[in-house]
Amino acid sequence: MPEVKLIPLQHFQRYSEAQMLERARTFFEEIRGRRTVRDFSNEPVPEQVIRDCLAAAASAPSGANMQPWHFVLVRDPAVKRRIREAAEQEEQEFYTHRASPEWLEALRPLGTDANKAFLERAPILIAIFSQKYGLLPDGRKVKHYYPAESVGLATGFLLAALHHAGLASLTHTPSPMGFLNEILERPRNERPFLLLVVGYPDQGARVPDIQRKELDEVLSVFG
Ligand code: IYR
Repeated sequence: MPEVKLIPLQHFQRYSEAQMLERARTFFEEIRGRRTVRDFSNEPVPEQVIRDCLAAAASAPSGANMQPWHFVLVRDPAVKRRIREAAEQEEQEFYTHRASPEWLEALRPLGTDANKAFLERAPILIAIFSQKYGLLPDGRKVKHYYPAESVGLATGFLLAALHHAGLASLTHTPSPMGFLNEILERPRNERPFLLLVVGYPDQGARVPDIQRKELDEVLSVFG
């Protein structure tokens, strides 16, 4: 083992097998109920809840512990409007020119189109940026490792935390998303990873009638 300072493991909780079964099942039942929502209420959400969910996201593991992420919390209606306008412009191109017929066919069950009213109506947008490299105060670059995987992990933590706290979310990926750097004043080493829309579902919110694959379809076991 290389010389490195190690400290005792903290916070790991060992449970009885019965407790583990109960906890695993309870978590599954809760997380399986998460659905991507597109009909948002404009009701505000408690800021501290969002902050705690973001802190949970930022606790995710990452390549060489570089934590190659940055989150921008947007509540300002004027900024939300600019984001909506820019996103709708890209989406218009996507739905009329850029997307292949095969892609549009795959999206059909979701019923999505270029209208992104939720970007203004939902109380919160969270733009998630991935950093290819970090920047030290003196301007030197620090290489990051596995940024896409790392930011994906943090985003998964965030989606689970928001759902657990009682908030709905939508993982939105206008493409290309470069306009987010400009509007949100993020530096060149950061690439937009995902635009998360967060709030309460609108009254009577509806979602596409789609199913997840059964576990047996996505799992194979050796031994
Ligand atoms: N970005 C577009 C299209 C879109 C693409 C995928 I892949 C989706 O899972 C959903 C939508 C949009 O947001 O409408």
